[in-house]
Formats: sequence, structure tokens, C-alpha cells
Amino acid sequence: MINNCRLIQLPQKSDPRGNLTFIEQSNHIPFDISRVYYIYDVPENGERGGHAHKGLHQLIIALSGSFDIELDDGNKKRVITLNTPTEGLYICPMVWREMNNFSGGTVCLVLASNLYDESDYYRDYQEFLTAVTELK
Ligand code: T46
Repeated sequence: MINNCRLIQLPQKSDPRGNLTFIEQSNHIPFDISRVYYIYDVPENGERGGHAHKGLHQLIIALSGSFDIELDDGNKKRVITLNTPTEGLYICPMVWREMNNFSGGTVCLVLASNLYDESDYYRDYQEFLTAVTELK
């Protein structure tokens, strides 16, 4: 599963007035967007994530600042640093994520394929590992 997660380069239009980046669902991301949320004012040494999704697809972007995301599919782990608004990390279902090392002033934008649904979460790592093993 982790091999299906990838960084997606987003277009940037630059001129003397500054930069503009856009995201078109059929052109830049492999799912239809049902929900947008953002994470901000994360305290120093703050950690977020600590869960996986059963069916949700997401694109995660550091609109400002930076942070690390550790991806874990129960078999392989990979740490990715997000630090530019021109790059989004696509995360497919059944990937555990931990987010940390947030810089001050970080704003993290997330585009999601479905509405919020707590029953779509694995928040217990052992439960996630059991589910991943059953998929094999
Ligand atoms: C993810 C990472 C990147 C809602 O009511 N609606 C929402 O759309 C979301 C995302 C959350 N919530 C509630 C659920 C919790 O009571 O907001 C609270 C905090 O959510 P959570 O602890 O899941 O936040 P993070 O930052 O650990 O995780 C979130 C997303 O939940 C998750 O899908 O991948 O951001």
C-alpha cells in the first residue's frame, strides 16, 4: 500500500505579484474531493495523526511551514517531509500515519475523498495490523 502513496507536484503560476497554485481533481489528484479541512496552531513538539483509514483517500499539503509524516502499511515505513505549497502527499486507504516536527506557523491543508466518518478510522495500531494482515 505504501508504494501507492506518492508526492504530487502541483502547478505554480508566478509573477511579480506573487505565486498561485491550483488543484484540479481530475488533473492532479486520483479521487473526487468531498471534504476540505486544515490543521494549524499546532504547539511546539505537537503530534497529530496516529491512525489509518479504511477507505479514505487524501491529499496533504503544507500550505506554510513544514512537518514530517511517517507512513506505515504494516510492512514498510517511510518518512516524508512536507515543506512547500507546491507539493501534495497522496495517501491511500490502509496506511497508518503519524505527523510530527511541525515548524511554528504551519498550516496543513487536507483534501479528502469522503465526509468525516469516525467509523472509517483505525485508531488502534494493533487493530490496524490485524486488518492489514487479513488483507494479504
Ligand atoms: C488525517 C490527518 C492528516 C471532525 O469532526 N471532522 C473532520 O473532518 C476531521 C478531520 C476531524 N474531526 C474531529 C475528530 C476529532 O474529534 O476533529 C477532532 C480531531 O481529529 P483528529 O484527532 O483525527 O485529527 P488529526 O490531525 O490527528 O488527523 C486528521 C484527520 O482526522 C486524519 O484523517 O489523516 O488529519
